[in-house]
Amino acid sequence: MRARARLAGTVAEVSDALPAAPPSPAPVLLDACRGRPTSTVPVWFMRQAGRSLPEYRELRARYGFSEIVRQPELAAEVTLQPVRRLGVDAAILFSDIVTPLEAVLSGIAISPDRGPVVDQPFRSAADLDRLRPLEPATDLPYVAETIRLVRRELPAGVALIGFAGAPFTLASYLVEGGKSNDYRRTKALMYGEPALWARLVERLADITLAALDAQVAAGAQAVQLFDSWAGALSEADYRRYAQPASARVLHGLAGHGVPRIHFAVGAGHLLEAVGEAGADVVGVDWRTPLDAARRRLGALAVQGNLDPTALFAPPEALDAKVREVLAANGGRPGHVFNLGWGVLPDTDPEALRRVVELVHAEGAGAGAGRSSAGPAAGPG
Ligand code: 1CP
Repeated sequence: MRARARLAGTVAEVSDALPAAPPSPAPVLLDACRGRPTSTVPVWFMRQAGRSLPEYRELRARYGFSEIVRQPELAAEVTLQPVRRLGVDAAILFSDIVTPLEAVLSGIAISPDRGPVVDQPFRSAADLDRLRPLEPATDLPYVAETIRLVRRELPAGVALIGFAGAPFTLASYLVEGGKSNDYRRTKALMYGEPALWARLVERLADITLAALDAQVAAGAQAVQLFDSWAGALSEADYRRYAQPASARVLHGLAGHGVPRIHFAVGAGHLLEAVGEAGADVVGVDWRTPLDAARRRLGALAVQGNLDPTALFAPPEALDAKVREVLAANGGRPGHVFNLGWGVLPDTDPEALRRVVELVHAEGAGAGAGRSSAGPAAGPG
């Protein structure tokens, strides 16, 4: 299998030896994350696994969510399902943002509809003691094993993305006890006890960093930090209460040389601040057009940003929305096509497949930045 032969050579090894012409092309997604010109625009979808695919539902009827995550053969299978069916340029590890927390803390459950639910929410300094450091080798051995299994099966051109939750978003689940509409308890803690808040998010940053370090060591080729609920903060509050802990994670990963994608929903007002936390790629939701995002983000690559509801529109209308996104980027290098948030549960997989085909076809036509003066190392 061609894929297997290429697994041994990491991108870093290859480009160290031959910076001008790597013999075995890196997955196109990694080049796009690095702002290099690519032969077409790479595309994957946040929450592409486990949401809309019938093959996932079939498996899920027989196994619980956490059961799948903890059995590497099953987790690897679910990770690979969207690659097979949709032809995307990346797989995303099948896991959840609270998986590392579940390993160090009892009383967390993941409900299919509500998401993570915490029995005893965090409210005081005493609760911090419940959050011990993560030791991935013993706490999350199944995650590393899943990654190794996936890398063995993944075609050479398809990248594996690892992920974790950002400290603010994780803290919001711990403090609220679940998902919240207004984050009132989280913000009350933040504003009322800033020193305790700082210790909480610092501890969460260390857990997240340890989890991501282990994912990269096992073979994840890029990582995404999901700060899903950071959009609830003003820019000043984000910079003060959330960004430092996310920066601790992102800067901590710098030595690995893997692209770091950083994403928050409803966070157009935070775009610069999210980028400044130390990302290589900023995920942009559908409310901010990519041309505006790129003006504000300077040299950073962008990921996004088709409105997930566009997948429910008739095919021609969907095509037009996809073309709008491509046109807003204007063929510049450093664009990873994605949705502006996760795939909605009832999305027709056929619509997702259609988007992949169209992005690949039109992205190649647009040149994906080939006319621009990017670094020469990209395979083109
Ligand atoms: O592509 C994938 O779906 C890969 C695996 C994955 C990822 C990347 C899951 C599996 N969860 C996540 C990330 C995640 N989980 C985020 C960040 C992304 C986002 O904002 O959507 C958040 C906030 C969560 C928390 C969570 N877990 C929720 C609430 C948010 C939401 O999605 O509505 C829920 C419902 C879960 C449970 C969950 N996680 C994953 C799945 C497949 C499920 C459903 C559980 C099931 O099948 O029973």
